[in-house]
Amino acid sequence: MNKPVPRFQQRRERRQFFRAGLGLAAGGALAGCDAISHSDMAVEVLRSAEGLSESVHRLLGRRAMAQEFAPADIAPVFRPNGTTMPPGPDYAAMVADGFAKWRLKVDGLVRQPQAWSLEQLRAMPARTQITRHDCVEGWSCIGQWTGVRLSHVLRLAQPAPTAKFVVFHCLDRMEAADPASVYYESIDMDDALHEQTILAWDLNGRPLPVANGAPLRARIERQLGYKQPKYVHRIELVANFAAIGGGLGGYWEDQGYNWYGGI
Ligand SMILES: Nc1nc2c(c(=O)[nH]1)N[C@H]1C(S)=C(S)[C@@H](COP(=O)(O)O)O[C@H]1N2
Ligand SMILES: [Mo]
Repeated sequence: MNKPVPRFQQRRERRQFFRAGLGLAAGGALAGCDAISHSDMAVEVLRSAEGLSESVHRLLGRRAMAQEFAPADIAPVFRPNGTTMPPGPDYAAMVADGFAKWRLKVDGLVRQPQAWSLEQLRAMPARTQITRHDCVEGWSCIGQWTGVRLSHVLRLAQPAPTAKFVVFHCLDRMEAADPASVYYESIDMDDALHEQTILAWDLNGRPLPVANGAPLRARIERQLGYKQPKYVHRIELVANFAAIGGGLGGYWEDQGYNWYGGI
């Protein structure tokens, strides 16, 4: 059911990915949502590093924490990307009633399946962090996120020892008419239990806008933009993700992106 990404598009995405990478390597002060552009020459040099990042991270150990920024660095508007309004009447109805009937389900390989309202989630202990989002399309944006740590939620659900991955199921389809095009993502337990991995309900001190994933989106701060699922309504614990979607662990992964989007 998944359409293959045309080669030229893959190449473009990859170039843009390395532009973003160069921006990070150069450590330029990126206030707000600056687009990054660099010479193709440098892009070619960096291209040789592709695919090495996961093994290098594993070998050297990942940086413990993603960089956090100051309030002055926050972009006035957090640039939305991908779905900005999930299609169909169901989501529109949720927006209309302020997500009163929306629930976050936690199920799969857990001892205590859960279903929480937004109100119940908001009553949980929260973490606030100002971080930079890096999209492979070549832009970055700094925002402040508030939400409950995924580790807290998982502790309440009690994952079975066989649970190896956390799958996020989203409310939006990438193609309105195609039920197989639902957005989803997955991470391993290393990222799931990380201090900065949160389920966020506030952006810049206000309820998460629809364009950025209302009512709840994950922030997995050591990963690229496509690994930050919006409109999350179900979290499933699995031993592997072969039976979900196209089997590669995420909507964009099924289109050819790397499952490991670590930065
Ligand atoms: N459900 C859902 N999550 C998603 C997407 C999407 O289209 N649908 N796009 C991804 C991509 S590619 C990026 S860069 C970020 C964009 O988040 P933002 O809209 O808050 O900027 O969300 C990611 N998570
Ligand atoms: Mo992205």
